[in-house]
Amino acid sequence: MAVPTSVGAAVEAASARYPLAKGFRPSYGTAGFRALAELLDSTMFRCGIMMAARAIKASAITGICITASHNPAPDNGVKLVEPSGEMLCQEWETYANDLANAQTDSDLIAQVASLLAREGIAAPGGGIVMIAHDTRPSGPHLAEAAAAGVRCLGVEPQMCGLLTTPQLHWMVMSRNRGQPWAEADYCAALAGAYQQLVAGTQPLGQTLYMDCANGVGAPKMAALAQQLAGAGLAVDLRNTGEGVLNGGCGSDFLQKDRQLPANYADVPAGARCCAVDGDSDRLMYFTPLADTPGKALLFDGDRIACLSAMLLRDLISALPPGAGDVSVGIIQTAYANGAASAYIRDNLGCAVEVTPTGVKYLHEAAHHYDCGVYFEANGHGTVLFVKDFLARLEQLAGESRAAADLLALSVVINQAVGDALSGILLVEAALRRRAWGLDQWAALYTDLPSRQLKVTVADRTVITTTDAETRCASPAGLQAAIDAAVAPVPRGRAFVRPSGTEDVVRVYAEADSQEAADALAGAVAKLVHAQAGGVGPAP
Ligand code: G16
Repeated sequence: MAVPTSVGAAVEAASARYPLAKGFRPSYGTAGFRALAELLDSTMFRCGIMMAARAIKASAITGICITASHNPAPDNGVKLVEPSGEMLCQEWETYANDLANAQTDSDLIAQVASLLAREGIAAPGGGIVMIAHDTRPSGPHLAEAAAAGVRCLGVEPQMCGLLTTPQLHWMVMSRNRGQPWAEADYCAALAGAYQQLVAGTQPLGQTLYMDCANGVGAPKMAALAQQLAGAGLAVDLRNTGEGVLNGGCGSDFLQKDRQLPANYADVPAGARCCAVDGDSDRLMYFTPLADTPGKALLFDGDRIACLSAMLLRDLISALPPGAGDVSVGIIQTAYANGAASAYIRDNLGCAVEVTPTGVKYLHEAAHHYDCGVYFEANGHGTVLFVKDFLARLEQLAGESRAAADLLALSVVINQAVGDALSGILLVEAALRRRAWGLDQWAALYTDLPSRQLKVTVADRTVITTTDAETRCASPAGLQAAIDAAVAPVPRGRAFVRPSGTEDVVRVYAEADSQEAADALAGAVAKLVHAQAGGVGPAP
């Protein structure tokens, strides 16, 4: 397979500046590539080539976001945006891996030729790839590497600078739909729809204390909040960049440690607080606990899913008969708390589907419903509306406030990907419409105590899973041992899976008491360490 001479020459000329680090074997994981930033020049360059090919193939705009999200500041990574604004389609992940792992310039050119031939792409060709980055110091340099890759295929890189990951997804989606797509349009669209959703209701009356994880969410929420000035939503931004990105703060820290983030010592118990992660695509609500200083009560993705489903149910039940039947489904992963899944099934009467971890899987499943609500327990998620349902709502919006509100909801909540900033508006609107405080939200159900641990092993790929990651297929015997550990534990459940964003195996356990959940997680972690090649001392 021959690559067009100009493309081959461009790849060869540019790739010398972005060599593959010795011994580095990048692997497209749960949400793209992640590694120490200094390893990633070649990966970004090659992702640039690929997303240019994707843009030519679709005759549309694609996107690249340079971010390692919740991971530590020295890491970086890349999330790739389809023309629809969604995450890269799974069929192209193989190309991403093949390109990223080409060992020499000639291998790389051969991989590019193979991709172009298999997809019937005529390069060089026109198009645009929008490139953004988070606040990591390595972001601008890696964005340049991606841009150099884009140019090799004759496609124009558009440097968008600092954006949240979901903002870039939203901009690509809107631009390809021919709608206003600038950052200011994002703020205006979300703020306008929020105002529609809360019209006629009383403000919640307390400040929302937002932990920005020292990341890009801080300036972006500040810009959005300006548009919300008249809407009765007062936000006090904390961890806005003065400290370490995701260091002792942010949604992942809260979820794993259940401790108050840095700079919350003055926030009163019971106050409404939320936290996002480094690229603002995860959202966690929380409040300082009165009886255990320094600890937080969490309102995680499961609870946000319940609140979203309740808002949908309220609005759908108020639609006029012409709206027809509306299917609502809730998509979760194995990390969903057993109490949340039971509440959704038994009290909300919604279908519950479970997929493997990774928004790409949940997002796909959510498309099966008129309204698909998906949230991972870690706070990643959104609510998707199918086109046909939106068209029905458009017809009814003139005569039905519920239809107009559902349309507004579909604008408030990012239709491209999970978005913490738009999630905040969803939660605030849902609470405000019910005149609810955190107490009522907490009272929906009581979480089963749970614990998550990490185990380091020599090669995490020795662990494979089935049944949406709830069962371990290899190494042989590990699942039987986990079953034996779970069996005597009242309301016990546990699973293990290799992370797709960190070099660890994750362990999850829940039980009827915190002590039992902790003990079960510890016992399962020991099994993983012993049977899957644990590194260092046993947990
Ligand atoms: C990414 C994915 C999420 C996933 C998380 C953890 O989040 O987008 O869907 O839940 O990684 O994945 P794993 O357990 O495989 O490490 P983020 O916020 O890091 O982009």
